[in-house]
Amino acid sequence: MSIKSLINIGIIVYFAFTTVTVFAETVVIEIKDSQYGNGEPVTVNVGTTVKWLNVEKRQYHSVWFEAEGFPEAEYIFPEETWERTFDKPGTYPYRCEPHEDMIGTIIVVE
Ligand SMILES: [Cu+2]
Repeated sequence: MSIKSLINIGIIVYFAFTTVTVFAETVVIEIKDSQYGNGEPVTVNVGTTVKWLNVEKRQYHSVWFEAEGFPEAEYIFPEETWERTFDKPGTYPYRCEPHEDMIGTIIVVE
């Protein structure tokens, strides 16, 4: 194989991984002390997967997109995660099903 084709393969591989990196971003939000992250809305790019990680000692929570009409969310127990990929721009409020005043917002931008 010539050096030129090796370089071409290298460029193709580089762009393949670059594309994957751009479109497969993952953001982790830790749930602790009955709060999502620092309590502020989180802004992500379209295509981002948001992963909620429960770092409580004992308390379970959930991530429920009630306003979108989703059925009740499954519980996330300590050390477990739950994730959702956001493919459309918009504002996505959510709450914890068992704890009514535990709320969060994901803002998805292009
Ligand atoms: Cu909760």
